[in-house]
Amino acid sequence: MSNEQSKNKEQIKQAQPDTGVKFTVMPQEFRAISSKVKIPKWFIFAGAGVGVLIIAVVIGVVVFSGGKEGKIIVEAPEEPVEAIPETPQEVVTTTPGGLSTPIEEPVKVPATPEEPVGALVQGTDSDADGLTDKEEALFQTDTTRPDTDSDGFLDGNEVFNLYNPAAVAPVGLLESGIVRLYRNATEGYNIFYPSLWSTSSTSDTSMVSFLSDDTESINIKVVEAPEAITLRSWYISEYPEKDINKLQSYTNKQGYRGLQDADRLNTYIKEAGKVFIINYSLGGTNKIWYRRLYDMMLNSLKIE
Ligand SMILES: [Ca+2]
Ligand SMILES: [Ca+2]
Repeated sequence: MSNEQSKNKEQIKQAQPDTGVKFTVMPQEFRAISSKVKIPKWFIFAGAGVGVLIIAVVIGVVVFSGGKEGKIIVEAPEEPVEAIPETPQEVVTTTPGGLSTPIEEPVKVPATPEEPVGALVQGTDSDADGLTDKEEALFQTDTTRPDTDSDGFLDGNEVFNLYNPAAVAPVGLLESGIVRLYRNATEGYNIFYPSLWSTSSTSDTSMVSFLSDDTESINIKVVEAPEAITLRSWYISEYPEKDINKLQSYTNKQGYRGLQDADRLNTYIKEAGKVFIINYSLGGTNKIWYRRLYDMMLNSLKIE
C-alpha cells in the first residue's frame, strides 16, 4: 500500500465518528491460562515406618480478564505475542452497513490518479480521494472529505464504479441525476456524461464531444474497420508513428476489451466492423482535471 493510500484510509477513519459506519477495535480478552495443578507427593521414610506424609500442593488459579476497550492485557505469555495494532483494521474494502448492493471491486481502483505522464500535471485533489477539486464540483461532493457520504468508500472509488459518492444509499450516478445518458442510435452505443456538461456532434454523429466549462473535453469518434482484423492490427496501420509496445490492455466495467495509449488519453474498443475511439482532450493545456471522470465515462460505455 502506498503512503498516499494509507493517508486516504487514515482520512476516512478520521471521518467516521459522525457516521453509521463503525470502525471498531474488536474487544480482546485474554483469559490467562488457568492452571490447576495438583501435585501429591509421597515421602516414605522407610526406617521409621511411622506413617506416610502426604503433601498436596495446589497452585491457585489466576485469572486475568480483558481490560478497558482497546487495551490488551497479556500476563506472562509463554511466547512473545506480536504487537497488536490499536488502530482499526482497514475497512475500506468491506461492505458498508446498509448497502444491499456492494460496490464491485472497490479496492482495484487506485485511490489517487496516476503520476503525471511526461509534462502532464494532475489537477489539485485537496482531500486525496481520487477526485480533483473540479470533479468534486461535478459530482457534488465535499472537497475536504474523501468519503463524502461516509459509507466507507472513497469518493473517487464510487465515481469509478458508477455510484453516487454524495448519497448514503447505494444510488447510481445515473438515477441520482448527476450524469445523463447519451445514446447514439446511429453508431450504436450509449455512455454517461456529467449533467453539467454540454454536448456537440457532427451531423452524422460519428464524432461526439462532451464539453466542460473550461478547455477540456471528452470525445468519441467511431470509425469503420474491417471485421477480420484485430484492434491491434488496426492500430498499427492507423498510427504507424506510435510505439505499439506502449499500448496497454483495457477492459471497462461492462466487459468491453480494448487498448489504451500509455498516457491514458485515448482508449480504443473494437466491436464488429467499428472502432470506438474515446479521447480525453486537454484543450491545449497540460493539466489533467478530469481523469476519474474519463474513467467513469469509459466504464459506463455500452455498445449495442
Ligand atoms: Ca478530492
Ligand atoms: Ca463514499
